[in-house]
Amino acid sequence: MGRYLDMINTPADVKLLTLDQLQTLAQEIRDELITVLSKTGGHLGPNLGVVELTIALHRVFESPKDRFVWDVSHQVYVHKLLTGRRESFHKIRQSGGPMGFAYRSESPHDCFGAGHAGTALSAALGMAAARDHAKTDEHVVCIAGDAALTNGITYEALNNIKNSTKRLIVILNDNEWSIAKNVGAMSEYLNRIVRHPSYAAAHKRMEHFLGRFPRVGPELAQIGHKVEEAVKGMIVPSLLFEEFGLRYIGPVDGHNTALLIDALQWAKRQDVPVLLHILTKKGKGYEKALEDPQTFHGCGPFDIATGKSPAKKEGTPPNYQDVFADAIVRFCDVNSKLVGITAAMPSGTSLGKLQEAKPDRYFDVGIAEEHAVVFAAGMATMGYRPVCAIYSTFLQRAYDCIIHDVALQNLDVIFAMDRAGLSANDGPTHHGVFDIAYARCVPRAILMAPKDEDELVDMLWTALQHHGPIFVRYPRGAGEGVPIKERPAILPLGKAEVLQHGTDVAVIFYGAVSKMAHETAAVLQAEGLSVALINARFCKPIDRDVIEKYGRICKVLCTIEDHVLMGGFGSAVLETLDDLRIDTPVARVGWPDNFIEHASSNKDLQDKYGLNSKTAIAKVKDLLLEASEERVKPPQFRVLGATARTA
Ligand SMILES: Cc1ncc(C[n+]2csc(CCOP(=O)(O)OP(=O)(O)O)c2C)c(N)n1
Repeated sequence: MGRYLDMINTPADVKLLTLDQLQTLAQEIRDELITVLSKTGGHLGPNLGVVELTIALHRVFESPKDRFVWDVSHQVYVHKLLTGRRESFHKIRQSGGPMGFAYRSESPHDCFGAGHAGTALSAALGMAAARDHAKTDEHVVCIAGDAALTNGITYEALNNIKNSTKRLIVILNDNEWSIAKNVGAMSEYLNRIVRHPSYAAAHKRMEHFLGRFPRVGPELAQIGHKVEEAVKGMIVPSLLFEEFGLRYIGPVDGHNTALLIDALQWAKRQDVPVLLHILTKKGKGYEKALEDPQTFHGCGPFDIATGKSPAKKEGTPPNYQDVFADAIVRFCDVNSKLVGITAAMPSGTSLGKLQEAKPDRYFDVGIAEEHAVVFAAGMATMGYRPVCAIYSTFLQRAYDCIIHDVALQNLDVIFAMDRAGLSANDGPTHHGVFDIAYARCVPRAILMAPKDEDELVDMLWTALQHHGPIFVRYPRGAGEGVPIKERPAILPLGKAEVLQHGTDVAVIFYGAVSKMAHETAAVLQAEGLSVALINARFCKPIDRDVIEKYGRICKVLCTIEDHVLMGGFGSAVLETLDDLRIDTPVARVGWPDNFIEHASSNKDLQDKYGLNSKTAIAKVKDLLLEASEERVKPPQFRVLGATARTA
């Protein structure tokens, strides 16, 4: 017999299955998730944890009329499988395949896109308020993990529920994990509810009650009111959520499909906002993921039998994250005030190494980037030297805190901007391509980007000697394979490194795009041009002397960066040239003014959008040609009142 999963083309098909068949469907979905993600990688643990929940949601509600708003939305794979994306699912997070998050333009069933945590409750509340205003009757269901309750936006929304709507369903998917173990008082509060003696008793009553009835949908529906009574009996008081205007039910076993269906049906009938607290296991159904929820939160391809990822190729350089964390651990020995702060990303940033080596120097503040930055500012006022290790994309959240709390007060905070550049599999929510633009305009900010992992260590060491806000951006993944010096260097602020002199073209690169810049220079040189190669190191202060020198000597400058062109390093070079009244043309290579989609690899996107040496060479040649044509043109006379500049 074929799979039930293959019969599900729309959520309506889920409604045709009996409870037993739904349980078989759950198993088939788990098998599909494990098989596909063992090849593509992805958010395996979170999705294995919401299989029954997603089935129950589609069984009870009418998507897309009813709206499911997923927090972060990394757990929407099951939803994708049930909403017409089964056939392309084997390409999830790959070029041309479905995105790993909810994405409005991908399906009408994805009513709100996300990738950053903490937005679901606000968005759902907005939808509920709009529905009330428009006097329509759809249900709005927010599905948020326990770690969403470490996020500020979620609290802002909680505070606003009573004033915004009379009807909203919030599902709190409590698996006790963020990516790492969840942290903070709210997580302890949820644990207390779960440990409450009345929970076990209520749970037993419910199981016993449901056990007396056959497990088939229509029959369950006939006994609806009795079930409702039983569900109410499950309620363990939670004063906190009640104070926020949410009728609380739970905790409910989030892997018991029958119970979930009943609880959702109950929630659907309420005329007040409700919070359904469900307990799930991250990784449910795959032993290796249950054993190691952190690794399988978001994993690369793996072997199903062993759970292991393919071994790294011999000689693969250490990744930037590990080099960063090792340096911080090392520097802690010589600077007693140095501390590391993460916003729930100890594994992603590798700051977990600091937690292991020096737990008293390590702070995980939850998914709370704004708080992380202001917390760092507070520590800095006490003479501490906080390093905020935050992904470039997540630091966007804390923009005002950077300006208002750190820079304005000139506090000594080091920003380690991880994942600068592309995060191909994740896509537009995770690409770190805006940070130069948003940080460069902040007065007092120093901006640096290393060409390799050794220079990253130099930059961190340099940052430690500096007073005031200082940012270092570096990409995800393996370094360039250079040895790391025993003693890091202190780099002169605002000084570029001229790697080779040249008089026709100057290739100036910012950050870990050094290979591309070297290739560009080599090809141009092979064609007989004299090419300067410059590692910018700093975007702010930018090296005016070097730009002036090469702007005057060379016919064309070429800038290369892993950032959007608008407001990026190339723009900074153009501004500098303009300030100096030099009109040497600049071939700028970077990302266009678009949201860049997800893909199988960064290389796929670089090829598609032309962020490579080929583009750099072509742009340089075009400008050289224009410059030579310019020279043979008759002289232009200056018009009075116009702002034309002489060469
Ligand atoms: C603003 C922001 N910071 C950090 C992250 C990285 N991140 C992705 S999922 C996640 C944990 C989510 O935990 P939870 O909400 O409990 O869902 P679960 O994965 O446990 O189902 C984190 C920290 C993010 N997506 N957004």
